[in-house]
Amino acid sequence: MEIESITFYHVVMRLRDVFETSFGATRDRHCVVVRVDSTEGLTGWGEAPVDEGPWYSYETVYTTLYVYREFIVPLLRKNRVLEHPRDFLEVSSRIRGYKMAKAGVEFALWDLYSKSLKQPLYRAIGGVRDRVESGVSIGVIGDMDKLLKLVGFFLDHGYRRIKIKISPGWDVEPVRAIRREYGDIPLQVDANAAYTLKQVDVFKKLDEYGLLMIEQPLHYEDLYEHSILQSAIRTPICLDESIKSLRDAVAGYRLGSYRVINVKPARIGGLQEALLINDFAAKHGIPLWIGGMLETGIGRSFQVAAATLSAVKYPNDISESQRYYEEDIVEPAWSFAERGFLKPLKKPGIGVEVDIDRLEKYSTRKYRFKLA
Ligand code: OSB
Ligand code: MG
Repeated sequence: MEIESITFYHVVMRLRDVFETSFGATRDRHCVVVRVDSTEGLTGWGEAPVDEGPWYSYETVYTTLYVYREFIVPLLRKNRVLEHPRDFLEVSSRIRGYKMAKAGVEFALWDLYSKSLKQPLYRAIGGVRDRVESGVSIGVIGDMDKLLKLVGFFLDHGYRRIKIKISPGWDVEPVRAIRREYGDIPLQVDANAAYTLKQVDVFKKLDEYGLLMIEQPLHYEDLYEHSILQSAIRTPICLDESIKSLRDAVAGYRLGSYRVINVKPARIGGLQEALLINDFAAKHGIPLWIGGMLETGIGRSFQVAAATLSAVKYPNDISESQRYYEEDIVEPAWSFAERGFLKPLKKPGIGVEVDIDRLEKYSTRKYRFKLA
């Protein structure tokens, strides 16, 4: 593949509803869409799911655009010809961190690469299934009636697992209420790092409700304290924020910090690192699932492909496009192929087409760099 040009779009899309987590509320969802054009006339798409501010991660739209302009574009200028998407990791290895920025470009290269092979992306990465399970993530709602109605709505719609966001003061009660109303449904919680070990009692109480897992209860950079908490409760701990690489996955496994990993390919620098974690997980019997960051249809394509990997054993945070957006920027928008399941398309690459008019409509700015 020889890259001719690379284009970055700062995209802002209004969510159908505010999405609230323990780190804040999102109304307008920001990201950077990446377009790579090859000299052979193919186009690859990627998405860096970076937020407006450094809340989930330190990366933001502006740090991403800065890293692209100052460091990644100059490196790509010198290394325009890449045999495989993994070569980009080598090319960008001097840049520490900025995994989401790197992933945006890596994704576009995977799309381009699989299109050049005329293979669907999920085949190009070695996926082992052709449909993936959809779970749904519900924000911190704060109103019990509203929460119960939403859970019922998503169950009726076919979602195969419910995840609710928790935060101190909104944890045991909503779980109790959901169990009372809906019985033994597949249910899990996500704290987004809102607790400390001093609050172990909350987790001991949650331990009584047969949750599939408790996601990222403690500090986003911690592995050690999670190992202490995991030894104090039966419910599996699932790490999200704390796993930024295969290295973290290995260290956390040795420490006993988790029993499940939420793999967000964007958080770990792209699909190549996801493949490495998948191999490690398969070898050690660690169950994985694919997480989300409110992706547009572009980012959602990479989640769907990743969810076909062999070690994925739980429903994923990959909902239909319409759960978050009235209108997606891809055609077709992501929707259930069978009740509760999404299917990767059989066309080359991500399989969906980017609607350029809609992309432009939601873009507040665009930067194009010609490399060849
Ligand atoms: O922690 O999994 C998370 C959304 C934004 C940031 C972090 C998270 C989430 C979600 C939503 O839980 C998952 C989705 O995209 O549906
Ligand atoms: Mg999470």
